[in-house]
Amino acid sequence: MKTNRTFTMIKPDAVANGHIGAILDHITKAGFKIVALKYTALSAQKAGEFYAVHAERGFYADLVAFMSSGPIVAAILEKDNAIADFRALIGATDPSKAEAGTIRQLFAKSIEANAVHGSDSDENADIEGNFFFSAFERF
Ligand code: DGI
Repeated sequence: MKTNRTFTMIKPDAVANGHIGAILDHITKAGFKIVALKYTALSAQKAGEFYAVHAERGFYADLVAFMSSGPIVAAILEKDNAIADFRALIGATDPSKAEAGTIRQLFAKSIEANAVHGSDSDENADIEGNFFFSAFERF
């Protein structure tokens, strides 16, 4: 199995609800190493760029408003099989469909306010990591 990297955000709902520590604990206990970490916020413009792939979807405007509604935590994580293992750890997009014990089942409120992001491919993990972090901010 290849050691690789994924990108995650703890979204505004989970930050506002005080779940940063619990979610990072889940992530590190599942064997992910944090190689970059940042507490920041997305402007509406930046949120729109990050989710540009969804620009034609009906929920895009709401998604952009939500993702720019408060601070987030961005991180790059490393582990064998990082992309698939992290998607399994966070669970389905809709928390009502997420398996028991997944981060979204435990901490998410709705399909939009769903606590965390996880990259869906190696290519997107690179693009998303580069969106937030310079070479000097990853270890
Ligand atoms: O990769 P995921 O985050 O699991 O899901 P995705 O890439 O299909 O969608 C990105 C985000 O867009 C998702 O985390 C929440 C939001 N979203 C996706 N589908 C819906 C949605 N928001 C609303 N309101 N309704 C949807 O059907």
